[in-house]
Amino acid sequence: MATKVGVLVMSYGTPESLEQVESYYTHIRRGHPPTPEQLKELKDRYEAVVGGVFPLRANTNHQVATLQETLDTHTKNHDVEFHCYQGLKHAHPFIEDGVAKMAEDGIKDAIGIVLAPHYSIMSVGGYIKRAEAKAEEVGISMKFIQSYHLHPSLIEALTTRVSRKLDQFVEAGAERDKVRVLFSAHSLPEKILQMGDPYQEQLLETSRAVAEKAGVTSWQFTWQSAGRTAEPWLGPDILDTLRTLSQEQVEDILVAPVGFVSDHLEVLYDLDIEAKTIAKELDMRLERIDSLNSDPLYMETMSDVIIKTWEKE
Ligand code: FEC
Repeated sequence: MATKVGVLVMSYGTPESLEQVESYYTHIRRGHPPTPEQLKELKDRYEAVVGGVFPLRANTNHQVATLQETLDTHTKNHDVEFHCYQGLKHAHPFIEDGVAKMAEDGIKDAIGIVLAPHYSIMSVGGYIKRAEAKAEEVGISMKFIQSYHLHPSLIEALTTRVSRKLDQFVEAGAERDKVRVLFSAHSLPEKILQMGDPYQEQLLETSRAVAEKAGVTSWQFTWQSAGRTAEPWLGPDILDTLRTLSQEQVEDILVAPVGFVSDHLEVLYDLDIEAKTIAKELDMRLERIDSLNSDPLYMETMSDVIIKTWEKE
């Protein structure tokens, strides 16, 4: 009989309705409720994007279902059967709920993976810590995938997206080499640099690998979506980068948010609405590569690292 192995697929999580935004935001703020102004500002962002629909939930559901299918295809006739469970950082079903469900189903061994390719103690590290604690409590032995930012299938999926959009710039009359490619990711507090955190370096490694494969020479890395707190966050922020590039007479921008894998607020609002508005004011053309969502190459990436992690003693 095949061994049943749980796969805890962890993701940021999103509210299910505008009414849930307050409790979601309070959870992100570690139990401190937002001020009425902060709450209104966040609700306005969700409404601007989706009019009350939260795409991240449907996208995560679809990613988990597609990953399950991909794992099934690769493990047909194997002595192992993978069973995917969802665990969200800031919404239901929480990371702890996913681990508890595995235990209820009689799972004894599991692997944890996050729908984010780059490791930081403040992002992926946080997911792992919570899953580890719950797994210990319910007696599941878990292994974790910390990052997969240079997996060849991931790099191929991102490269195809960059090349496709650059072709569209050329069709619209731009010179390929004059389009500035901005690789981006969620900013984190600057203090991670003193902690020797690999996040920035891993993001640069992904950016370099994609730029090289797509034959892009005109590129740079920039941060986005920094939190609204008093401490310094990693910069430059994309909005400042756009202003600087405008002064350098750059007219065409392609944003590749390699730190994210799905369509959600940070992409659909921070890039598609906020950054695009600034670009328009500066008389620049700004486009974004399509999100990975359930791209088969992304599913292959995760399936491959999960199987290899399981096989590794
Ligand atoms: O579409 C959605 O409903 C959810 C979109 C969403 C994703 C996401 C991913 C990351 N975050 C990361 C770090 C931080 C840190 C803080 C923080 C705050 C917020 C707030 C919202 C929010 N994040 Fe997020 N993040 C998403 C949404 N994030 C909303 C609260 C309002 C605001 O500041 O904009 C600051 C709070 C704290 O200290 O915890 C830090 C990182 C990622 C990418 C990796 C991952 O997906 O886990 C890093 C998606």
